[in-house]
Amino acid sequence: MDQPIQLIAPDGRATPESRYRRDLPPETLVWLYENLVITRDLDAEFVNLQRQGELALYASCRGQEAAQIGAAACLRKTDWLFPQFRELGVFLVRRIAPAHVAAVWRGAWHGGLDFTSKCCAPIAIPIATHTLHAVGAAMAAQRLGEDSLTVAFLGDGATSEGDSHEAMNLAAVEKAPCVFYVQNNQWAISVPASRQYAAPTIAHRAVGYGMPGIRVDGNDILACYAVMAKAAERARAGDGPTLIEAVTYRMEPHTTSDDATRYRGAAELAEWSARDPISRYRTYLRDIGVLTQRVDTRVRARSVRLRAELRDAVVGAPDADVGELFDHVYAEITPELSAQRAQLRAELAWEA
Ligand SMILES: Cc1ncc(C[n+]2csc(CCOP(=O)(O)OP(=O)(O)O)c2C)c(N)n1
Repeated sequence: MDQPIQLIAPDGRATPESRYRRDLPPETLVWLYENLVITRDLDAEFVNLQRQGELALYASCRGQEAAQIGAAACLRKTDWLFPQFRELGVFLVRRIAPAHVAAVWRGAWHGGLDFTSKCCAPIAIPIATHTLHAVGAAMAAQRLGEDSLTVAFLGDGATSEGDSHEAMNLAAVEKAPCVFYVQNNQWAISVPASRQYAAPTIAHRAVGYGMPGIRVDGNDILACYAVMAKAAERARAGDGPTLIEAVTYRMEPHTTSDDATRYRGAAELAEWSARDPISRYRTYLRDIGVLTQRVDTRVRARSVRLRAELRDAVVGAPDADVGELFDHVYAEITPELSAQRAQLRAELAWEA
């Protein structure tokens, strides 16, 4: 369990691992590559937009693209996804418009609506609460006799929350079709993985819950795809949940509000840069003759277009009305909330 499943080594060469090998067609291999490149480029654009004051905050997924895209790509579009908040790669695979993701980080309340239309729950800032939602939705699918599953995307930090323990235990007891996909990106804000759990790995905990636990190289897109595909098959067959630990690294600070130089050094970043998920996959695809100059040019052109579209949608978009914060809490606003709304409006008017 300790050694992560790896199909492509950091130098881009195929490993001897045979249990999880899948023969994906070239179109799928290229589609995965396209998603990797576009996710990284749009991620950088989100950071820029935040720096330019267009977004309130942003949590970069740089370094975690393979973990996210590999896992999301092998699922059916009717399988419900329950993201934490860093899952841009998952959103893009689900064809959620980047502008809608931006609306969330800009603070527009309706930002989550486009997510649910794609069978993806809105992001969950209260850490690990969504893991229980994922189990509940999986139990609903089970009772309705559907062969769909749900996936809870969570971080290493989230695995220390009571909610995630309850979720995993309940899922195992109920044999719920739910996959717990932990992106162990080595940090929970400034708390290192070494201070997060005493078990040898996060995957080891699965034994205690009574479900299979698998460690996968989260920077190897094909391994993430294969491991999730196997867990999904198991869930669809009625055999219950799986805990997957994708070992990866958060290359950027926790969010745009964080300064990671205060708690981690350049050597660590350099070490993980050498395991970059995109460069290894590029090398692999080139070596097997799938990545041609033409494909690369097309992918780059699409990426440039999507970046421009994102900027056009976000820059100068109207600010959300703060009143909406209060409008949608209850069907009828309470006197207390009404007073708070009036107070906030008065303060904003005074500052204007
Ligand atoms: C219940 C709760 N406690 C604390 C926080 C503050 N907080 C936001 S992100 C975070 C760390 C999350 O770490 P992890 O689950 O590893 O995910 P990552 O940010 O690394 O993707 C914390 C403690 C929160 N949002 N919700």
